[in-house]
Amino acid sequence: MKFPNTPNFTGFFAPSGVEAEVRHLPVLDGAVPPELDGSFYRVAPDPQFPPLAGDDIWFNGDGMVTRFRFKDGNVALQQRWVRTDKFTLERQAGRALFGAYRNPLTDDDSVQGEVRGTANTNVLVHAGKLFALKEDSPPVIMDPETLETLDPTYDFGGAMTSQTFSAHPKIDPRTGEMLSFGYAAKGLCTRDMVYYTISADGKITNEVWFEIPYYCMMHDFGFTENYVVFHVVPIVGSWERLKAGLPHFGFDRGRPVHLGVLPRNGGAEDIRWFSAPTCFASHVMNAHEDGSKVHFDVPMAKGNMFPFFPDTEGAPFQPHEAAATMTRWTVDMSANSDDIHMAPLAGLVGEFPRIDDRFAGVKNRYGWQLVQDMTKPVDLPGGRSASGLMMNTLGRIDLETGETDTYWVGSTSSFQEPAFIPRPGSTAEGDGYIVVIENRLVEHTSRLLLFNALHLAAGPIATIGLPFRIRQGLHGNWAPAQASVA
Ligand code: V55
Ligand code: FE
Repeated sequence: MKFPNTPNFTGFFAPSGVEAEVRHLPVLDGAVPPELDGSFYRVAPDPQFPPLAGDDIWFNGDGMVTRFRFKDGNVALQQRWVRTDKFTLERQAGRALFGAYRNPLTDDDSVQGEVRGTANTNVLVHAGKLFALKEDSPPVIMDPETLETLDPTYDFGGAMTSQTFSAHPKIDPRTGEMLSFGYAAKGLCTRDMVYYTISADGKITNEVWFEIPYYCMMHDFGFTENYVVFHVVPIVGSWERLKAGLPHFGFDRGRPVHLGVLPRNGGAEDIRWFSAPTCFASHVMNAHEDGSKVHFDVPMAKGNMFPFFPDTEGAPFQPHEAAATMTRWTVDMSANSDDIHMAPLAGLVGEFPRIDDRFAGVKNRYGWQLVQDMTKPVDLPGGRSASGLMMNTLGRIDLETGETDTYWVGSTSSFQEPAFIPRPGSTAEGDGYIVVIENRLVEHTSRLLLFNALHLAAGPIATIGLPFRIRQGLHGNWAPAQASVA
């Protein structure tokens, strides 16, 4: 099997292909709190076959799910590819059949019309099911215990009629509902969006169809007690681009950003749109209400953060404009103005924001994120990380005091996205742990680190050795043991 000799496929970023079960991982330092009983699920793109074209972007690899099972102070690991329709068809053929990211015009004739999803972006448990997600396709359902793929194109018993389902659904901790949406919901590059409410027992109870101002990557969203909030940012795409063989998305600095605010119990006629000058924002830390105001907190950059989705007018990628800092977007539902007010929340440069999910949808005090600390040395032969950014620091911001708490992982490592684990029995915000994978970029290995969530600077309380390299991933979530029992 010969993968391309390009940065996306070599060195630390070489495909892995390891499916594994390791019952006892070595604790190299510290100790795993014995009361932790649950699983940290996460997913990474990991191409099964060399791409049809000469190279491919990291976003297009086949989803490989890792489960870290915590119990009685032991951590066990399982890792399995998601058996998407794409994965199964290509395995039968013994080669790649699907071409470029979100471009079916580049696919083999034998797979025209097939679901192209890779399930490589997020994994979470809801209503006893493990959802593996890619925003261009329906959810894939896996067994939370065995990681066996149970349904490669789940449609909630026929209730989901959209072609797509977001990779960033949210769980409202007060109702147990899963809130989600689909974009390009009636077909590739369409402006059709659907919003879904899914009950705690996994049934679609509400759906609202509407159109966004222009077709773009709708990667994430926010919710509050009464609203769902959708940001429209000009990472745009079109059939013209696909026909021309361009990347699906490009960044169009000529377009404004919009914020759509939809009442959770409302209809399409109730959505209100706000606007602001162009900028870049992808992941959402949290949203909350304060009287008639809706606050929406995002890492925000001046310009494009995705060099692989280049400027639509050909402007060169500007790394300093890709530096994102946590910013609060505020709209007032009682005002006549359609403006979005934007104000900085913290100075750390980075992405992958997380919260104590017990505070999703309400005002949170703490945020955790990956940080790119440019003042620290980097000592790598290639000098890069998978995203092109060197996420060398784990950070916590305190929105009450403005203080930050950071941990630098060293000159030869980087971090993957963290997740918050509540301390069993606790209710106070931040009372718990942060779990995070460390990429050891010189020796091509990985470690799992556990921090006291409120004392990052003190360093990890447990360092867990992993017997092989874990690929750079996207997102993951903690599920307490009882949550995965259907
Ligand atoms: C992202 C990741 C994706 C994707 C769209 O912003 C957006 C992250 C791993 O795939 O398809
Ligand atoms: Fe994401």
